[in-house]
Amino acid sequence: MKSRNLIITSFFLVLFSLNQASAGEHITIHNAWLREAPPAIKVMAGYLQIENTSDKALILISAESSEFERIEFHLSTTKDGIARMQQQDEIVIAPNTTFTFKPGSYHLMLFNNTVPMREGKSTSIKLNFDSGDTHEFDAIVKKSDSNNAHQHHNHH
Ligand SMILES: [Cu+2]
Repeated sequence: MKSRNLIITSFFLVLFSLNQASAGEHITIHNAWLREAPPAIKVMAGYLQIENTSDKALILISAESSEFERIEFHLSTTKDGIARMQQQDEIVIAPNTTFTFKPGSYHLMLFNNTVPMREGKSTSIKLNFDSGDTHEFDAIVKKSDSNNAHQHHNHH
């Protein structure tokens, strides 16, 4: 009985790791960075592009980092000249498209860093998808987006 349980457990572990591996192949992260905040401010904005190279939509449901208390998805909008941020429950990345988090639009909002986040520091962020798949990447802290030239390709 004991060995049978072990076999079953191993089977699911193998399934789980295959699943993890295949998900990772379908996601490529580009230009991930966090905007450095003034020392007294415990909230940072994060930007990146998520490329979905699969023929299925990816539904991003949460993000986490061991160096932040929590991470939310926000959308900045301007209505009647007033800038607002709305929290988004999920981010849908259509098949074979790249979803862009960028200043003035969708962004990550990272709350209460547990270590200093000055320019040049990098932090690991984990994305959780509704399929159960995860994807981890590193984002670097910068004062501004030095890769600005690429943004011109992303207007709607
Ligand atoms: Cu925000």
